[in-house]
Amino acid sequence: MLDHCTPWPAECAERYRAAGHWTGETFGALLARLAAEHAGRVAVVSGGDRWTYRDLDERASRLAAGLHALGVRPRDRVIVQLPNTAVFLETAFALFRLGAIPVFTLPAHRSSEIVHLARHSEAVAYIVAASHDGFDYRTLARRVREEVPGVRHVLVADGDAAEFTPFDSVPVPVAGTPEWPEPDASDVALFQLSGGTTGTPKMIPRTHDDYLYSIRASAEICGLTPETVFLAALPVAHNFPMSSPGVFGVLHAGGRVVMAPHPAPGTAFPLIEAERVTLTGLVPPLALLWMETARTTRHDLSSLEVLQVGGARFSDEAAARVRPVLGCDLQQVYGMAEGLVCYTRADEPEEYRLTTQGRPISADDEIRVVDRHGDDVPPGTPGELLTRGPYTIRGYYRADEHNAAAFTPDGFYRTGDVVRRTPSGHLVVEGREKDQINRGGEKVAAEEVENHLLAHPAVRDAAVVAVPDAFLGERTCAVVVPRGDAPTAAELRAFLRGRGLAGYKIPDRVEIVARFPVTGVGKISKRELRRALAAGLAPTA
Ligand code: OOB
Repeated sequence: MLDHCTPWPAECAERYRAAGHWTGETFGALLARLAAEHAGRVAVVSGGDRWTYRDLDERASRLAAGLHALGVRPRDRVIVQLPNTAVFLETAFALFRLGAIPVFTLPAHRSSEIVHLARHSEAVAYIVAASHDGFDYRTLARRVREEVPGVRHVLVADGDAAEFTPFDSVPVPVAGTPEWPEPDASDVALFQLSGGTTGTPKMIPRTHDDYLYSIRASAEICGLTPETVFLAALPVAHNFPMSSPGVFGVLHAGGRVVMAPHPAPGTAFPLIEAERVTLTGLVPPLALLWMETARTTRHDLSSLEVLQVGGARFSDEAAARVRPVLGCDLQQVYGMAEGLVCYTRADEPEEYRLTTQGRPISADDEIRVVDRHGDDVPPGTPGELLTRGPYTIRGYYRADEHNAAAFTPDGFYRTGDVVRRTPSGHLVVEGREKDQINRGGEKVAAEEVENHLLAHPAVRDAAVVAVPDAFLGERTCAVVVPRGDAPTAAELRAFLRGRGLAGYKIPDRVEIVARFPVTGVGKISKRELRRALAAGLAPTA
């Protein structure tokens, strides 16, 4: 396995192989097999493009060889920041084939995140779109290349590449066998990013074996077939639309992926009608927006069979409205980029589908619900969820110190989620212990934003907490103790943007206080802060 990654203990790996979970197939081999089985069928629809499985396979091979000719080697890390396009899949499979390891970042990430990830991963290349959503990624790429000279290549997937390498000019290799060894399925295939609780985003190494198991099993649980038409509405770099079952699960089943450049109804509804989409996945705020818009839409959404909702808690009331309003079934998905994914199943009683967040993919997913001392709570009592299993990582990449706290000595991942387990084995997400804000599915690590705020000369101390919000579930509030004249909210936001922080991490609300409420030992009491804020009062403690 790649250095600085924690492998599963040998006896677990053996058990997962013997159970047939880990098959030894790589992503590169999978695409070749799919291209043989479904050659002329359309794999991906994106803008004006309709690529068959054969097209995707050929393009991925060509790009893999081209990247190799540029000097990208197996196990080299490559930062990928692409919107939902067919090129995303071409790039992902090219890197898989080459055995180079994509670090999947969100289009919303900016220099603060990308520079850190490029450094931390020692990336040799950065692959971007020229622009998306009014943002020019070439400007960002310039900054990344300046600050991280190890990034030797910037590849621009479309448009005018200026000083960078456009995809079109990646050398076309002569026909023949590739000059690199076939990657090993037990090795790292890709990096996902953690929602995080610390100052810097953590990298999650996923192997071919473990990721493909979760994808294959997800496709089966979700009943995918070659007739499935999946609308990729959320950014596909995220674990949910990528693998639960997401674009990879749909390709695995021989179905069709329709790439939506934006998840808003104005973009998504016409695509559902035109492509007869059967399945899609959303975070709760988007599901609410879709339901609102669907009441008056002139678009025909009748092809939609299942709407998946996950990433944050979907209220029971909203869950009950999905079928009456959208005319399709709801599937709740509770997962994490670190591994574990839970689904409600189509054949289960409605009660479970509307009021729980599902049950794990695998019989080999081990679940513990524990109290503050790490002891198992009685059935039905809320506690922190700990988990380990055949597709849950045993450690973040290059993060020894953090790993010691984030995993138990016997390898359980501490999710930081407070759940309750029903007698049927379903999980209900009741809350969270980790210092993170879940802004409608977008995760914000409080400490990361606090560190940026502390760099402002007029900030003596800062605490970032969640405040409840009817639409997003939670919004972020930065509570600041000033040094001298208090900065304005606008100043602080501009300051954070200037530091290259992703837009969704910029605090929605800023409160200035003289001092923080503290706990018995003198630490900032975020519990007290949240209480005061929820009551609508600035905590003047
Ligand atoms: C998904 O992955 P991440 O890594 O962005 O976030 C994981 C965290 C969980 O630990 C939990 O706090 C929260 O997001 N979460 C939910 C939830 N699904 C995720 N909280 C309540 N209800 C749900 N249904 O968000 C993710 C990854 C794969 C599939 C689906 C979601």
